[in-house]
Amino acid sequence: EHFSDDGNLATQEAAPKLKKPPMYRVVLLNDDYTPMEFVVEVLMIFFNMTQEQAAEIMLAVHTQGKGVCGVFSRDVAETKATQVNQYSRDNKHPLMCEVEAV
Ligand code: TYC
Repeated sequence: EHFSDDGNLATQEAAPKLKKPPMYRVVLLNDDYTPMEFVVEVLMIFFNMTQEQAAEIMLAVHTQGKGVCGVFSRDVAETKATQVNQYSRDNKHPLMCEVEAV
């Protein structure tokens, strides 16, 4: 380019289209056995929620079957879900965390 770019897209070449990274929901599934207080602990540890926020999400999952813990890039979402599932297995609870595309 011989001319400096004044940033005006009407007089310059097409805007480079920078794709926003796809986002992924981390969802928690209800089950009949995992103690409510363990689910609250998980939400506080892995999703940086306060006890009040965690209790609200836990109850939503308990009554509606599933609930969103957060929305993240693919790497972060997969890492969090894997960590939650490993922590649940370590503590002998069947709690399940999954990742789904937004
Ligand atoms: N349903 C469980 C109980 O009654 C509590 C629970 C909530 C389990 C949320 C999992 O993702 C979950 N103890």
